[in-house]
Amino acid sequence: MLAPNPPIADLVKIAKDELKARYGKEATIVAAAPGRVNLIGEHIDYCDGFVLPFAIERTVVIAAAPNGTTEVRAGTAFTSETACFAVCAPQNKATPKWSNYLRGVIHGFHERGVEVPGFDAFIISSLPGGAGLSSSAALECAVAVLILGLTGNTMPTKEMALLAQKAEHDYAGVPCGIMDQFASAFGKDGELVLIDCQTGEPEMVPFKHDDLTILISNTKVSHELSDGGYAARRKNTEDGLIAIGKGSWRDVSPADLDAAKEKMDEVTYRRSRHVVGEIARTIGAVESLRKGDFQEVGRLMYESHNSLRDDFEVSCPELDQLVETAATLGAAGGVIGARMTGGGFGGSTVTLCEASKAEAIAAAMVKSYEAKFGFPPEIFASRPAEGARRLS
Ligand code: GAF
Repeated sequence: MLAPNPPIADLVKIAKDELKARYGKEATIVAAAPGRVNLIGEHIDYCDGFVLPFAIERTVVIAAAPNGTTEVRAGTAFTSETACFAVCAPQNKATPKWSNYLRGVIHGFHERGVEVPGFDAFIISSLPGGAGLSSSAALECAVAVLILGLTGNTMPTKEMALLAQKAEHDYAGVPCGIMDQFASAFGKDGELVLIDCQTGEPEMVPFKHDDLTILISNTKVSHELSDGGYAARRKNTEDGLIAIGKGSWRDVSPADLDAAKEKMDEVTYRRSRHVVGEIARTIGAVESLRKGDFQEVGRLMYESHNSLRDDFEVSCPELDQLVETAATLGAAGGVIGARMTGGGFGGSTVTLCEASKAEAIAAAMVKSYEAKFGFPPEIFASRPAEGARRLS
C-alpha cells in the first residue's frame, strides 16, 4: 500500500544515462536536493513565525557536464519538452515553464558576479509534481548546487536558499516565504529544521525515534500557488497586522488581536487568529517534541489543521478526508496526529504515526478516500532526510 521511495542511486543512474544518450556527455557533476513536508507552522513563514519542516526522502537529481558553449541545454524525465537558452540571458522568462527555475537561479548567480558556463543537464525527480511537497524549491536548490560545482564556487547555505527563494518569486511568480528552500537546503538526516522566520536562522531539532514515522498522503488534487490564493492569504495577514498596529506578528498577543477585532473585517480577523494561534502552536509543538510528549504534538497538529481549514481557508475536502480518517483511527490505531502540509488548496497531508502501524493506516486512508472521491491518494513514508548536496 505504501509507495516506495526510489533509491537515489537509481535516479543518479538514469540521469547519467540520459545525459549520455541525449548529449553524448559523461556527467562531471551530479547534484541532488529534496522536497519537504512541514510538521507544523503553516502559512506563517511570511509572518515572522516559526516553522518546523524537514527534507524528505524524495529528491530532484541533476546530472550535468559543461558543453563548451554559451548555452544551457536541459532535458527532464517529467516532460518531453527540453530547454535551450543562452546562459547570459536567463533574465527572460520563457518556455518550457520548468526552465524558469533554472533561469531564475542562474540569474541569481549573475547578480552575484558569478559567470556561469554553458552546460548540458538531465533532471529527474522522485517528487510528485503539484503535491505541495516543494518540487520547485528542490529543483532550484539542486540547480544552485550544480552551478556552485560547475563554477568551483562556494556559498553559505543560507545565501543559497535565499537565492533559490528569489528565483521562485521572480521567475515563478509565487511570493513564497523562506520555508521550502530552507528545508531543502538545510535538511539533515534524522533532524527537523526549526526556522525562526524573523531572524532567518534555522536550528536543527533531532527526530531520532525509530518507532515513529511520517506518512505523506498526496491527494492528487493539484494546486497552483501562483493562481492568487496564496498571494491573497499573504495580503490578508498584512492587512491584519496593519489593523493591529504592530510591526511584527511576533509582538502580537491574543489580547492585541482581540483589541483590534473591531478594526478588521471578519475574514481578516479569522486569518489573523490563525497566525497568532499557529505561532503559539509551533512553539508548543517544539517544546513537546523535546520533552517526548507526542500526544501533545498530535493534538497541536489537529488544531493546526482545523485552523487552516476554518480560519485560513486553505484546506479542501480531499485534505480534510485524509485527516479525518487518521483522526478516527486515533491513538488506538497508531496515529499520533495529522494535518495538511504546505500551501494547501490540494496537495498533501502529514500523519505522524507508529512505524509498525504505517501500512495499516495507509490502507485505511486509501480505502476511505477512494470510496469518497473515486480514486486513491498516493501515500509514502518518509523520515527526515539529507538536504541539497553534490553527489559526485
Ligand atoms: C508554500 C510556500 F512556498 C511557503 O513559503 C509557505 O508559505 C507554505 O506555502 C505555507 O506554509 O509552500
